[in-house]
Amino acid sequence: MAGKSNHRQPAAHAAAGTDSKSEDLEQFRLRPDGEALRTNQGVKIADNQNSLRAGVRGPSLLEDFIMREKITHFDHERIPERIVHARGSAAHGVFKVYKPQSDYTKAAFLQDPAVETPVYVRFSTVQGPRGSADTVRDVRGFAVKFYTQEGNYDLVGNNMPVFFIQDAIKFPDFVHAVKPEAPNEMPTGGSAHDTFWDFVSLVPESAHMVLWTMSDRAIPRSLRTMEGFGIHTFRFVNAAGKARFVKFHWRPVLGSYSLLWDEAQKLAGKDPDFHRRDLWEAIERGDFPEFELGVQIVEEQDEHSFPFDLLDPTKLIPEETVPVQIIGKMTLNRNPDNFFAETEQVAFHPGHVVPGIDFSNDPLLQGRLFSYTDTQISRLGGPNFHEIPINRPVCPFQNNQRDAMHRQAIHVGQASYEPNSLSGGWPKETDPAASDGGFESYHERIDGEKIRVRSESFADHFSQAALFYRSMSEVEKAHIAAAYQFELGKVTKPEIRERVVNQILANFDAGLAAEVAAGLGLPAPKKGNAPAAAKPETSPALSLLNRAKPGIKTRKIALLAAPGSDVAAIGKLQQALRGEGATPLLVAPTLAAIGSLQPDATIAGMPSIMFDAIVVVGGETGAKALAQSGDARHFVLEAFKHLKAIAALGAGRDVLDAAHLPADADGVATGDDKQLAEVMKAFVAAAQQHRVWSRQALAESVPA
Ligand code: HDE
Repeated sequence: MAGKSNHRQPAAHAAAGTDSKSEDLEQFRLRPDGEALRTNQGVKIADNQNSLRAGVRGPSLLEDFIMREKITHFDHERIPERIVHARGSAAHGVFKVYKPQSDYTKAAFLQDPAVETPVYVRFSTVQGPRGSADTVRDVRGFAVKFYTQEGNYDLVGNNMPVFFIQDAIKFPDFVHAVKPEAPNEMPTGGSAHDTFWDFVSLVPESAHMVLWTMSDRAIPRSLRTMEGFGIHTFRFVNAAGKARFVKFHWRPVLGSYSLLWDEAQKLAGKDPDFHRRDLWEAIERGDFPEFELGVQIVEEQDEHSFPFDLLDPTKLIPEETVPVQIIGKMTLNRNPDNFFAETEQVAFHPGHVVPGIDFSNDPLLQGRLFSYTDTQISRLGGPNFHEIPINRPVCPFQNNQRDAMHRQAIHVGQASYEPNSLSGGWPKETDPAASDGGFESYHERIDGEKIRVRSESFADHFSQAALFYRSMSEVEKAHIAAAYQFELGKVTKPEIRERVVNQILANFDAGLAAEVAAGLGLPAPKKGNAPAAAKPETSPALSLLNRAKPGIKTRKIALLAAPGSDVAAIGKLQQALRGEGATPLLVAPTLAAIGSLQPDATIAGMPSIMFDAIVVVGGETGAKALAQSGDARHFVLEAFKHLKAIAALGAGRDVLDAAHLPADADGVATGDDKQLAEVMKAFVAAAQQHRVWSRQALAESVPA
């Protein structure tokens, strides 16, 4: 696979069945080593510093084909960004099924546990432009392209299991409302503005999803620890033609965690690439993100056995009703070579399915099936985007489609139609009944009037919002109320705020409505029609606090030190934390060496918001310097207020004292240098919860 390959091979050949996307991409990789600088026509360039001019001080000449080629190309370097999901980060990986799924589906990539299917995964925010910050409050896209031997399969989902609207025809309205406002292109990357809340206050079907976006799910700690959902109900079809409904889930092996709102906002300024960097660095370190694929299966005859419609994308199937079966694992193990070529040009489409996977009549999904090809034509400049390296299937893909913008393949032969006799009838259809058969749509009986009507079974907009809210822990409920207050506090029109409180919130939870109203200075809401609790009354699986996993693997831990800190202790701490799979980084006021050690970062460069937990190192001189440094005191204070696990060794406790932090608070482990092992044990136990929620009241009382 490796090796220098500066010259492109003819494109059509790659179709010949390589099973690795990386191998397939190799023919396109251009490596500069040892190469002469040339024009796009291959002419060697002698002077790349000066344009051609008439005399040393004279005007430039039109004849300068070298400069004109270079600048013309530069002038066209950008392509339109995605209309939604413009900001994204992606990685390569592999997927493996745990055991054959032949009972449910004939999809070949879901049969053999020995087969590794290459994948490319792009995570994204929805609202902001390409250069916007990662940590804004928003839904995250979770799009997976499986390069299977039967063609590309795209599972284009989000990190929340429901959506804002029920019918595709409302999507442009919804997106216009959430995007920055038309007159002034504000705000960037957020929904805290009038048009968004105006729209959702008038569209009650959005209530459930808006509640998800006001929850901690909308401010994930990292892309590596987000759950993913296919949202719509799809179908699995097995070799006998039997179909079942299926909902898809992705479960991060490390568990799921979120940021605090204060952290998310600060990170948006101090490191707008926080999520992108985290994903990239984890893969570079060899901490490969892993996600298990889960399915909820519903028999066709049970379609109408739920208190909601399976075709309604604003509803989820509670896991307590239909358990999630884990069927395989995806491991992201390689960063892209080139952001533009791969992440920007990758083209997902929910209509990219393989035999064994089919659609349902969800009216949102049905609209998406049209939309995605259409958008790629405009974004990628024509209908041949499937030939762009990152989009090419790894199996053959011949047909009689011809020509159009940017065609790469050179089709050989006279016939580009079917049936034909001139090319022996090739390429030919494949019988769906054959073992490696052609795609055959599920035979679903449809009898109906042509009609523009929303089914009555889509009419309940509040029961699942109520279920979600009831299923939250007290901490999460408080965050939700604060998020509504924050967002609605930025809405300038009082009638919009009132409508959200009285016509949306009051209809699913009177307590939340009252709390939000109080924060906005509104009168107590009129009595709504909050639905009675149906079964299940709560769904514990919905609470993020139930999604944490033991251990501190891959967590970023700051070792706060200064010249004069205890170097031997730092070594022991690094060893202990690495032993737990964590990533310790030495942070100091400056980059001046600490004994034999070089700090990894300064406090200014990596404030505590970039870490999961912190340790203040002992050693009299170092601790004294830290205690006297306002930045160091702020570092520990912020970690304390953000409910992070803190350890302070020996004189390191003085830094906590200097910041007026109670050393006996929950999740603060202290001890002298000889107690390092015990302190670390307590620290790891606190850190693995990710936040020390029991410290919250105390943390709020500590002045910032
Ligand atoms: Fe998308 N969506 N969407 N969407 N969507 C796009 O396609 C669209 C919807 C999702 O990383 C666009 O290539 C319509 C639901 C993701 O490249 C566009 C409707 C879900 C991504 C488009 C929806 C999604 C997109 C913009 C309503 C969750 C990013 C650029 C009928 C299941 C994929 C592009 C990537 C991207 C249209 C609703 C997820 C314009 C019309 C529901 C993850 O085609």
